[in-house]
Amino acid sequence: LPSDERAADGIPVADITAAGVTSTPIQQAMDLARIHGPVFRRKLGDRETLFVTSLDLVTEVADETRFAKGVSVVLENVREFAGDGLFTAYNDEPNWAKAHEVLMPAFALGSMRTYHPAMLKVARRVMANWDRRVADGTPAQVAEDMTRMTLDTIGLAGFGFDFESFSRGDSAHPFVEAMVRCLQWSGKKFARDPHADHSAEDAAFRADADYLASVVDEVIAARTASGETGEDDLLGLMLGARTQGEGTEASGPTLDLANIRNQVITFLIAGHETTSGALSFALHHLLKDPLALRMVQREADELWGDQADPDPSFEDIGRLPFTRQVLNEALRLWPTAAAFSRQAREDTLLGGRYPLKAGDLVTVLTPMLHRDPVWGDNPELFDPSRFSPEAEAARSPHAYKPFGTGERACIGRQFALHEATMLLALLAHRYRLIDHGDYRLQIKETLTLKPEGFTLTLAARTPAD
Ligand code: MNH
Repeated sequence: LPSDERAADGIPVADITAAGVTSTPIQQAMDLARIHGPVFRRKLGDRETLFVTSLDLVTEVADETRFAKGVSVVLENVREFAGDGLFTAYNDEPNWAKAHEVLMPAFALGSMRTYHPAMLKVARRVMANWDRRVADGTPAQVAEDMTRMTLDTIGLAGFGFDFESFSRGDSAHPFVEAMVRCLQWSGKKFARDPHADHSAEDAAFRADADYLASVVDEVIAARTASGETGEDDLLGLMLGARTQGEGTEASGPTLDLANIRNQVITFLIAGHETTSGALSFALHHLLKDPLALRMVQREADELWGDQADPDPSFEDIGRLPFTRQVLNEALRLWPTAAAFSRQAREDTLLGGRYPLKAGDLVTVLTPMLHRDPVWGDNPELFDPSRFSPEAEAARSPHAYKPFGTGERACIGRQFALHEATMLLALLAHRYRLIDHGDYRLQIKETLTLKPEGFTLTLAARTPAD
C-alpha cells in the first residue's frame, strides 16, 4: 500500500468514496478485508468505519471489561422503526435491562419445550407445501419458503399470532415486504449523497414503518381482546410484567406499552429473518455435499425410521448432533447477521498499537473472522466436522461469533437452533433434494444475508434412498 493510504495510526484506509457502496456492502467489505488485511478503515466521504476480522483482534473487542455493544450508524437507522427494542437499545437505556430481565426466562433451553409444538406445526406446513411440489414437479423457492416458515413460527410461538404465510400463494405476507424495505432503507442511508433529495424514499420508509407498527398493534390487540395476558409466551410475559408488576417487587419490572410495541416489532424481525437465511444456506450446502446430506438423513433415520409422518419429540432435537453441526458450519461460512459493533469503554490501544478513544466503534466483519487462519488452509470448504466436539474444544470460543458476543449476544440462539435443526432433519428425512438448475450461490443483502434465486426440485425418499 502507498503510505498515503494509511492514517497516522498505521491502519490501512480503503477509500470507496469514488466507487460508492455496492448493493452488497458486506461482500464489498469482505473484498476490502482480503485486500487490506484484518484491520482497516472503510472511508466513504467523511464517514469512516473501522473493521476488524482476525481472531486476536476479535478476542480483544469481545473483552467485556474493555468493550461493550456499539450501536452502529446502521442500527441507529433501525431504531427509526424498532426504537428501544432489545436489539437496538443503547447499553445504558433502562428499558434494555428491564426487558432483558422479563424476557430471559422465555429463552432458557427449557422454554424451547413450550415452543416445540408450534415449531412442529409450522414445519408440517413446509412439508405439505413441498409434498405438492413433489407431485407437480415445480421447484421450491428456498429462501422464500424458509422465510414463510420462520415468520409463522415466531408469530405462533412468541405471540400466538398466525401469519398463515403458506396460504398466500406465491406472495409473502405484506409484513415481510415492508420489513425488507425498512431494513434496506436502514442499510443504505449512511451511503447517501448528501446533496441529493431523499424525501420520497423517506416518505415511503415512513409508510412502511407505520404499517409494521399497525401489524404489531393487531398482534397485541388479538391478545388483549381475549382478556388474557397470562400465557407464558413472549407477549404474555411482557403484558403480565406490565399489569402485575405495578408497584410490586416480586413480579418484575414494568414495561410500558411503547416499549412493548418496540419489542414485538424487534422479535418479529430478529426472530425470523436470520434463521430463514441460515436454513437456506444449510440447504444449499447439503444440496452441494451429498455425503453431508447422507449423514443428516442417516441421523434422522435413526430416530424416525421409515415413518411416513414422524412425530419428533422435544428430546429428539437434542439427538441430531450432526444436523446441528451442518447448521453451525452454514453459519460459519455465511453468518446471516454478518457484522456487529463494539464500543470502547475507555481510551485503549487495540492490538497494542492502534489508539482508540472512549466511545469509538469497531465493527467485527464476521464472515472474515470465520475465514481466519485458525480455520485451517481451506476455509471456503463446507465441512461440518469443524464442529465436532473435539474440534470445538480445541478452538478459541472467539473464532466463531454468528450470534454476537457478551451480554448483548443473541437472546434467540436456542430458539433458532431448535427450530432450524428440527426442520432440516425433517426435510432431509422426507425428500431427495435435486439440483435441477445447477445453482451457483449468489448472495442477496438486506442487512441480513440470503441465497438469491435458489430453487430446488424435490422427490419423495424411498427406503432405497
Ligand atoms: Mn438474534 C441479537 C444473530 C436468531 C432475537 N442476534 C443478535 C446478535 C446477532 C444475532 C449477531 C447481536 C447483534 C449485535 O451485537 O449488535 N440471531 C442471530 C442469528 C440468528 C438469530 C444468526 C439465527 C440463526 N435472534 C434470533 C431469534 C430471535 C433473536 C430466533 C428471537 C426469537 N437477537 C435477538 C434479539 C437480540 C439479538 C432480541 C438482541 C439481544 C440484546 O441485545 O439484548
